Amino acid sequence: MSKTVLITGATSGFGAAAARRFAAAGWKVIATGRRAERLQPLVDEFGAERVHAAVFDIRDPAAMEAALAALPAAFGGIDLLVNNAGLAQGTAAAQHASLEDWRTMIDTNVTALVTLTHHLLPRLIERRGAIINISSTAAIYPYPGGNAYGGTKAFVSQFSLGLRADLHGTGVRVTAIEPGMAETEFTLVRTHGNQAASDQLYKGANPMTAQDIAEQIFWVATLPPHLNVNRLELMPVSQSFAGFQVARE
Ligand code: NDP
Ligand code: 8X3
Repeated sequence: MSKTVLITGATSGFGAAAARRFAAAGWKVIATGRRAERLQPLVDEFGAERVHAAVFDIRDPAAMEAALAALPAAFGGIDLLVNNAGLAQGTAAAQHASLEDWRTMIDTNVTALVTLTHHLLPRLIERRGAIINISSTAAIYPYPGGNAYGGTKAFVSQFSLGLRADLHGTGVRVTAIEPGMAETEFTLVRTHGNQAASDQLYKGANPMTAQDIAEQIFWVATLPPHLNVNRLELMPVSQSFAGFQVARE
């Protein structure tokens, strides 16, 4: 019998590539996001028995509950939750950053993620399922302008480890995937729609692709059930670390 995965943020980037990867491998996929027109082609390509589109704003708890309640029976038994929907907003230093941007990141990357996880934990435990949380290298390595975004991703990584501890003995696996630079709509969103800035960031950098990350998600999900990857950190070869900064008098 085929397994079912719920992937948040399946309208773009990692989530869209992962939805395709799982559907192509025969999984049933619940694909979520706000942009219905981006989900419909997935349903058209793989069929309504393979892909179910659930359109809602993940920050809206009532809409989330309604979407879960409206799942067709064939998609009700969820084996894998991929908490992928998320965003960065802004690159300004904390003292110049927009509080609204900070709140949007926290509402999306943290509050929505824990809300959906809380809703689905009973089903995941019942099926000895798995959770894959998309964190970031920003969870581990701070950088100027990363402030609240890095904070949300540090939460995601630590929450993942905490879930591991609490789910001990249930058979439920939990992984935090921590990617570095990957070209998706991430920078377009972060810059509030500046395509030139996005192109400039990725130009010549040979960044990771959405497909690269989808392959890692699929790999983690299909490991033998006695194996748990706790954290998986990935970067393009072109990206590495820089030193501490020193402010001189
Ligand atoms: P994209 O911008 O391409 O995709 C983001 C996805 O999140 C979209 O499908 C979007 O759907 C969804 N989303 C955002 N806000 C909401 C919301 N309020 N309600 C529902 N869905 C929402 O970016 P990526 O694929 O790169 O990002 C995916 C994840 O990976 C994010 O958590 C990001 O932080 C993380 N990440 C990205 C890296 C990168 O370099 N690209 C590196 C490390 C981590 P829609 O707008 O249609 O609602
Ligand atoms: C995205 C990676 O380095 O832009 O999470 O913060 S980075």
